[in-house]
Amino acid sequence: LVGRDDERMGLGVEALKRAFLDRLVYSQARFPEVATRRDCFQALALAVRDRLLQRWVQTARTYRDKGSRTVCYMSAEFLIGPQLGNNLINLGIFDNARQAMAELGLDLDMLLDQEEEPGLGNGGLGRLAACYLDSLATLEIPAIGYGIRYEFGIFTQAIRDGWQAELTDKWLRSGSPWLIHRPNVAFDIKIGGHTEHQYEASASRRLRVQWVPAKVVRGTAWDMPVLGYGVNTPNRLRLWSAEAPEEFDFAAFNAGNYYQAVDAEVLSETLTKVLYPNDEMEAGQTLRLEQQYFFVACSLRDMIRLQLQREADLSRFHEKFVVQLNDTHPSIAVAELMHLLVDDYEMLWDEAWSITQRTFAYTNHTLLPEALEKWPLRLFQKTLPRHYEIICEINERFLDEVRIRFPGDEAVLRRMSLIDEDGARYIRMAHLAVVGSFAVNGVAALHSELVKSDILKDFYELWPEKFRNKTNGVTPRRFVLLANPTMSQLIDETIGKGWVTDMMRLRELEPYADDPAFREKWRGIKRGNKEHLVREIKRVAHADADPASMFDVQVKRIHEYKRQHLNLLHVISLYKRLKDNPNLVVAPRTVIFGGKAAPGYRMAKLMIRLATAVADIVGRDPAMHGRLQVVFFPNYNVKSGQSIFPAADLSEQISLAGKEASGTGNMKFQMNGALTIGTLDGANVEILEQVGEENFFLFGMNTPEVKELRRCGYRPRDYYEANPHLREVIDLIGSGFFTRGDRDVFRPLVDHLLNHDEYMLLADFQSYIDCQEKVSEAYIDYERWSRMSILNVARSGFFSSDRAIKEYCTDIWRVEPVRIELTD
Ligand code: 26R
Repeated sequence: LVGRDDERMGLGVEALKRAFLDRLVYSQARFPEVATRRDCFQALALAVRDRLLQRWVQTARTYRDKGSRTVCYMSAEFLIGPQLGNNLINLGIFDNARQAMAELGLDLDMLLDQEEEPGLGNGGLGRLAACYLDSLATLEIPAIGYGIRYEFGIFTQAIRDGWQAELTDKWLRSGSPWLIHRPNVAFDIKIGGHTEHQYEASASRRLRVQWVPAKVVRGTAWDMPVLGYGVNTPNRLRLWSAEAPEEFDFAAFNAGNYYQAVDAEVLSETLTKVLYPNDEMEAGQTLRLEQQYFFVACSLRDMIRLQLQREADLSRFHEKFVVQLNDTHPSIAVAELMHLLVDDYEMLWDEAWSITQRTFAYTNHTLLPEALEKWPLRLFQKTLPRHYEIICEINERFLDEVRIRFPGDEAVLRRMSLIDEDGARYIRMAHLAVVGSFAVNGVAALHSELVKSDILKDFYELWPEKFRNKTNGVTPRRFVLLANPTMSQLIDETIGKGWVTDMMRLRELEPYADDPAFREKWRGIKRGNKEHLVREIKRVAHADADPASMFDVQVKRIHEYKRQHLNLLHVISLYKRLKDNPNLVVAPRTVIFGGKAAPGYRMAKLMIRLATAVADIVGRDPAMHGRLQVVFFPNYNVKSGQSIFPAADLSEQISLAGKEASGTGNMKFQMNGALTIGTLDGANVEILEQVGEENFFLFGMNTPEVKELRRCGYRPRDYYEANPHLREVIDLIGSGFFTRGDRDVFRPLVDHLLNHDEYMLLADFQSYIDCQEKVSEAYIDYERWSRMSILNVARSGFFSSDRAIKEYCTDIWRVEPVRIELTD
């Protein structure tokens, strides 16, 4: 297979042309003269897919023959982004494909642009899962990603009259060339109903539990190949889709009622219809619990099926599989594996529990109490009656252990119980995940410390050996090679190739920070990337941005704790100062915002409205021309991120200390040469440590200071009253200045800041303004800025997801690479 240059496998320009034309005819049924852009995209994507599948089959065979230990990354979200460009990069044929298309009169960028983005995630957590799949494949680790094939991904954001509007994301409208349906990989999953307990008639008199469901939903597998960079390993991303079970009930259930049967069919399919766009827990959402259970139940059955193909029983299940739980969303897997082992495979409880505890590891991604999953007991019991019983049993046994460790301490029992009994009763999914796992990790050094000292303190005291840190990372293939080809080429020319899989080698760039000619080239590249973003801004936001200005960027989900409104307070402060003093010497800035607000999150939507209102007023003011501009970039997603990160000068990472678990955008900015203005929060702490404080703009309170201020009783109004400039800025928002005299629009926001200010914007305000002034000074000294920018990239290697995945492999998963050879 290796050297073949035919239309299924060849990687050369001629083979790619032939493959494309072949696919155009035999898959799209088009001849070139009438093919649409969409047809051409499909044809190229399918040609690329052929190259993946050949490697895939080989990989699957190798894993089976070797019986390799496999990592199963379970996640309700995989925010994978567009696949074509990334697959071309990882196959090493990006340039060949460009040439092949050009020779056929087609522009590769236009074709890449045709791809609908699979937005199967909300933000950080889902994108992290996608970066980890890239690294797992690149490092040749046998792995499966298990998730949900949502028919509608995260909503498309439009801006109407300055407000966010949500449009459904029909990403599967014309199908996806990357998804391969496997209707024969199917499982029937029970939901609801009740359980029946009976002693067996046989001599053993074992207690048997029967779960009689209210409904059954069939899950079928859709596979996406995930190719590693420069290797022959495509791993499997297996997404489950819900359907009605075969011949649903025409006879048995509601005899003869055709319409009711069709209704049931439609209802089954709603299970995987839509991704929940919230990053806060809302307790009443039965469908969300059903989604979680559904995909976990399918995935575990799939793993068990594979294990029983290899071995006679399940006693060594945990030796062949390790399951990483991406937050608590899949943590019902702990109870489900117990259910399968005990009820279906008739294993004794203790053996089943030992296997379960040696199978799972849990990653926590948030410290915010409102994002910790808990399910109302009643709802849970109604949806998963058998799992409720199993969780009660796990809890009884667990609390016995706690009693031995902390004799007579009733309070600790109440705090650690899997069931929250204070007031309305809930199941605490994080507790289930910790009890059922052999390892628990946070996603940045600070975050992992706070996991131990705050949210899971009691568990840390009970089982200190379970707790680890795994600082997040991002893939440099998508976010550097693909997104920033010009910078990548300069790095190739300077330190040679190979850095993209060995990012610590970027350190070799450090000496060039002192080379004026290199800095000049560096600035030219950034300028080119900014010009590209300027065109995008024109296209989607209908605004003219000045590429000579500093691109000051904050893109991420809109959330009060991330403090986009603190950024806006700075913008308004700068606006005011420029109005009062037209001769003020400051760096010209374009402040760019992007991000989605959860549809039900009023304050976040108001923050977007404030951004668009300020953008509007500043944009209309001729005095601001060439000095200050604000842009709200609509529908920030993976694809637009790839244009935004390479064009950024300044990365805004300004969450209140102790609130952002890690952040990963911060790393993507750094890898593309943006400097960070940030608090000591999440992975910012480690970015600062890597780049040195002279190359980072640090401001604000640290976590202990935040805690102390809160303990003493934080009064935001005191800051407002003591700081005349802050008062001016807040009053301007309240005055209706940005809303044509309407004083009502931002009243909730202003009131909230003055009276509550949970995220302490007012306490950090002055420090932030002062720090932004330093940023401005540094930017004007463009030799100094370039130096800092180069050093930021040179010291970004630690944040490669390859480093993170290697740590997971040695410290948690205990898995080894498996080399895939391509042979006939
Ligand atoms: C419970 C449910 C409604 C829900 C809560 C929270 C659904 C989704 C979320 C999103 C959270 C877990 C998330 O994305 N967290 C982010 O994870 C990133 C990857 O680790 C971190 O970088 C980031 O700091 C964190 O906010």
